[in-house]
Amino acid sequence: MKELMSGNEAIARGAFECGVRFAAGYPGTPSTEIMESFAKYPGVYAEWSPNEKVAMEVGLGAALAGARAMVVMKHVGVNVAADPLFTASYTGTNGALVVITADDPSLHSSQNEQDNRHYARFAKIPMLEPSDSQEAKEYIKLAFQVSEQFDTPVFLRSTTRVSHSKSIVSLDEPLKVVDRTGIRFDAEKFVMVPMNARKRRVIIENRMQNLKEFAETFSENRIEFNDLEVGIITAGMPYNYIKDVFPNYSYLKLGLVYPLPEKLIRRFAERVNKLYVIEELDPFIEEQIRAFGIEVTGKSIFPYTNEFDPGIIEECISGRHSLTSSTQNIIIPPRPPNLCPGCPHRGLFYVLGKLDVFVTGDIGCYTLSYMKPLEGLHSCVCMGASIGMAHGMSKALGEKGKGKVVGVIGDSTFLHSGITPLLDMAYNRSNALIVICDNRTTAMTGMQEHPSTGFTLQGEKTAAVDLVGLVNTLGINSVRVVDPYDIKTVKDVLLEELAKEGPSVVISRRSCVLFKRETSAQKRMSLAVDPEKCTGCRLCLDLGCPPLAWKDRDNLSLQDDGKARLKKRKGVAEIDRNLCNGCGLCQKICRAGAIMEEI
Ligand SMILES: Cc1ncc(C[n+]2csc(CCOP(=O)(O)OP(=O)(O)O)c2C)c(N)n1
Repeated sequence: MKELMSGNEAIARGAFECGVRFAAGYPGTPSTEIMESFAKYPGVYAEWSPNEKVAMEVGLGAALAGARAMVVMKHVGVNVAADPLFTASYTGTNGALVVITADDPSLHSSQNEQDNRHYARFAKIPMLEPSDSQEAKEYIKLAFQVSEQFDTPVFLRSTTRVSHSKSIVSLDEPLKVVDRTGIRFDAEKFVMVPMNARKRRVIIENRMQNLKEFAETFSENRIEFNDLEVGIITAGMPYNYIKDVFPNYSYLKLGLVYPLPEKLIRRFAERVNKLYVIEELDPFIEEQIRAFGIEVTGKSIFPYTNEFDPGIIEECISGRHSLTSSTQNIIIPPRPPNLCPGCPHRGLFYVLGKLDVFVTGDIGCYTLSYMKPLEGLHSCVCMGASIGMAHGMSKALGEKGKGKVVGVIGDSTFLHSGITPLLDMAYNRSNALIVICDNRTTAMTGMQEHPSTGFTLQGEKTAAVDLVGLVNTLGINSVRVVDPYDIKTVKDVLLEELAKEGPSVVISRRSCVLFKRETSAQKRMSLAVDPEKCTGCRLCLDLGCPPLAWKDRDNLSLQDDGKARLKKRKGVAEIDRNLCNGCGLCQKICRAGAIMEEI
């Protein structure tokens, strides 16, 4: 059987085929669909954990109980999971533990472009990197084998292009699952106090030596001798790009990107005349090859940033501009992202943008409101940072900062990493105001469940944490809930809370307009502008709502033309009925009463 699969679907399939029945993760592009696909297989346990550190700990617990456990996250998620991960390298796995890091060269959907291959070296954990969907399916199986053979967590690194592009995959019969779980006590291995950890430290170094030997004969570290004039060492998606433009060169394609097979690389280098390393982002492989004392060309001609494509590689190697440089020459009009029509975040940020406050932002759909015309968010660093930053800023400003600092955070992000900094605010008597943008889902990554939605990843009903109660329990006494469609109340409540002494929280609550479970309840009539009543003041355009546009007087239809000219307006607002979902925000701010439901 063959199927067209994305890299993410193939990883899930490979895990299922090789008997994995346990997975934990936190959503994040480009990794999300791995968990969503895996969760659909029969007999598996798959959970969205509140964050990546928890997912890592859940996976480690399952592995220590003898299971084959998979932990899934995007590249920055590994920063969050790093604490347990580094020491999991010491404890080893008992069962098997594979950590999937989905990196994002070109920052298609991320706040940074970090190259997570460094984590493999840093945490002394082997890393495999597939270059297409078929390999993605096979490599996850190999990753579990390596984990079991060497008693170590193993990384599988994917990149956006591998995760999201589709190619043909041959399916295999899933292995018959043998339950190897059971409780095993082994304090010297599992209790990482200094005395035990010191011994494990030595074991890790021995393990790395053994893994280096393993790398020399590992079947996926593959040499393809051809034209010996040029030899290319590469891994992952760039392999496909180079093969496209230079099919006749010789290749050493690395399936295991850490640790490197020194002897194999040496053998390859000796046979070819000119040696290149072609890798996206950092010179991770190149620097190690140089440290082996081998002459190689890499980042002196290839870019450090962004994804490659066949055109870039051809240009760099030939040193001339390439006519085949595919994506480089296509000019695409810029289409900046925007909040959806009817997005509940819009009302809140419309108000915040007009207040004289600094808004420390966070990561989620609402981050888009930093742009014109809303301009209601003034910083964004990483998930959860908004609350700590608001607190720090407010403390540093002292009296000057009173009523001037607001932190905003989404519901999923609050539960991911906002609880501890809010506890800090209560504990250290902050003066900042925090707004939790509660749209009842993890919208930005595609509507995943989280601990306050009342549903699990596998669709079961479960406990839903009450955000008001949680915030109160952390020690915040002033908690208000507002509807962001009610702009006037939002403004009044924000001003009241900003005027108060001590920390406050406002929960801006309304479901995401795209949220499947609740969209039917939200169906509304689209709105229209009465050109006769519209004064052309443009106030409604300040919302930046996609259906709202400006129609110049010269472009008015004959019917509207006379009326517009009579009133000497430069034009009027109009609403695209195909986009409008009738949220009514524009109606609320229109002073002329010119916006009404379409008849
Ligand atoms: C450490 C980390 N993990 C995951 C992500 C991907 N990510 C960005 S924002 C976000 C959550 C957004 O949900 P929410 O806070 O509820 O805001 P919404 O998009 O619903 O407005 C996720 C999962 C990330 N950027 N960083």
